[in-house]
Amino acid sequence: MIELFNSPRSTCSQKVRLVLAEKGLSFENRPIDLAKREHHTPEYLGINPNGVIPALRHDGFVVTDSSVICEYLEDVFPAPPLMPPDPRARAKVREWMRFIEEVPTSAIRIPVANQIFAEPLRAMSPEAFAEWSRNITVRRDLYVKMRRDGFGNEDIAEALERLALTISRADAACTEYAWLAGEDYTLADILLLPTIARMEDLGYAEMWSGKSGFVRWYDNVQRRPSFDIAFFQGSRMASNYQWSLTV
Ligand SMILES: N[C@@H](CCC(=O)N[C@@H](CS)C(=O)NCC(=O)O)C(=O)O
Repeated sequence: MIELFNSPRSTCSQKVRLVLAEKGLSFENRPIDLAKREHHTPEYLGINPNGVIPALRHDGFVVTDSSVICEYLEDVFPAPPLMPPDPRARAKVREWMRFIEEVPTSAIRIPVANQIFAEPLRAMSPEAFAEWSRNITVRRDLYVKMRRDGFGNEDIAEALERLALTISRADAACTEYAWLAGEDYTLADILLLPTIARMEDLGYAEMWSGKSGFVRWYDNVQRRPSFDIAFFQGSRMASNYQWSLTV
């Protein structure tokens, strides 16, 4: 049995849902409501001590971190493949995977945090914030900074620069090849997609206007049946999305 601890709008959860959909795997949905701090409960921290989603439990075996989960699913359920057979082609997919983690995945957190989380965090009393952040084991600095003074224009500009770099690299790759890492649709395409959908939801789609390789790629990934399964209704985040915390 596959259980997925996840939430509809979490981009990291969307990555795993895309892999499950591509492989036609059904799973038990274990919803974790971040606003209700369900990721900080002792029960969930017992599953993922990092206090973040997603986490996967497969016949009792727990795997955490979205990229690791995606690779685990590929290893255990190799058909249909989301990694090419040739070691060199696999290395190219993994280069993209590392880049995606380091550059766009970390960059998108900045505008998302500012637009959505900063205000409710600032509205909390210092005591409530201390209590709320007690079980944050990774990224505590992000929350502390957000509460103190949010992210300034410089931080936002720097994040947008990293996102723009991602788009131009992806555009160049997709102009040369059918997909991001070569001629096959792979984990690289899957791991980038939720960040791009989030950028679109936040109003940054201008960034790829006129970039025909990238536009074709975005169109093609959305045409795959896995897209509507992973991004079901209610899983996208409008730019005016209101987040409220349960303290
Ligand atoms: N490297 C982790 C990061 C997971 C992560 O940051 N998840 C977000 C949702 S997309 C989360 O749980 N955030 C809760 C929080 O920061 O308090 C992964 O890829 O699974």
